[in-house]
Amino acid sequence: MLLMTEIKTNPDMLMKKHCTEEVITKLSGVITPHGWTVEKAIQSGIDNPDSSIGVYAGDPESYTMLAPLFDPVIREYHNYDMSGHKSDFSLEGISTENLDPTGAYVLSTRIRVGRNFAKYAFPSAISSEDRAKMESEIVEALQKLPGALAGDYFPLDGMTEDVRQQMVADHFLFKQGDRFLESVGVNRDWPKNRGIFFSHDKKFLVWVSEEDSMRIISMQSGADIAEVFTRLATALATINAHLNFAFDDIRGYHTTCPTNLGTAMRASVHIKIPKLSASKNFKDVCATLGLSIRGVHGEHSESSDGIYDISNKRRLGITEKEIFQQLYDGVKKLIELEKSL
Ligand code: ADP
Ligand code: DAR
Repeated sequence: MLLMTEIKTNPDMLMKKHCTEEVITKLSGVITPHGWTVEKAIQSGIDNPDSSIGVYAGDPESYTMLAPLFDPVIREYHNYDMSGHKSDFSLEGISTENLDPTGAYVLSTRIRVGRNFAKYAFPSAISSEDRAKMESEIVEALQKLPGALAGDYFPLDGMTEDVRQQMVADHFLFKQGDRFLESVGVNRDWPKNRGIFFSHDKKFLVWVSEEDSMRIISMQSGADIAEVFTRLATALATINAHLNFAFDDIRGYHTTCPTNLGTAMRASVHIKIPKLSASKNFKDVCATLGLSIRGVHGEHSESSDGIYDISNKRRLGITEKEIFQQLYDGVKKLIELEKSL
């Protein structure tokens, strides 16, 4: 547990930059249908001065009713002009063959999207009653998944600690929200009505009521990014027929954190690049390729043995197809560079 004295203030926190006195005055008294306010939206950044963003939404209406706070954060983080977001899951006309069939570099591939409901608050603001109703609706919809996507739901409430710890260690299951999410209320009533669904082949997963109401995940060992992508697209086609997600033509799919808006997609590989990652220009190379670097246990974790979680940075104002292309081209380049060193 970090002591407050150990937490360094981030002078570039977007909330600090954009939550001006004028914005506070303009939004004073504004309350969304699920009770979200500007004060609640910025609480995480106040409690955690090392935040990079520092703001979270409480419901779909937060993004319009509190737009004077959210829009400038969205414009800057996503480098986006609010001109419109389109979704496209087709892989027509682009290269999709496996870049590393022998598995010399890419250990595993994971592609996830976040989804929240048009009718419910996000995990930051949802009531315990609605969280229970939402869990039932999600489980009912997941039972309609066909073929290889079929699987079972495992509630966290009542799950033995050793099973839970093993699932987290296997990069399967989520942990209780970090201090940033704690501040914004995501951990209320933990672990009630949280859980994980996974297909019998363990390549398709759904997290229920983590940072978003659903994290819909396709993952497998190796570098067949197209197979992982197609599995996710197929699952979403079924799920979308039964559940109505929060979406608008400017911000795309609505998420608790504005960094995930748009596609809400993070497409990642665990890639072993010990030589490239040790070079001084590793971060610049990834930045130029539009790629983010995380550790092997995800956000705020460390790498090990030269293995990194490499994924797309952009999620909004870009299509799912373009994200696939960006990761595909990025992985190809990283492997070429590692081979050249
Ligand atoms: P999210 O991707 O949902 O934003 P995290 O970055 O915290 O959340 O990652 C969640 C979990 O998924 C972590 O255990 C992380 O190690 C795992 N993970 C992410 N990418 C991959 C991957 N390509 N292969 C295997 N596990 C992965
Ligand atoms: N740590 C928070 C959120 C950053 C984005 N990551 C999410 N949403 N998991 C911050 O503002 O730094």
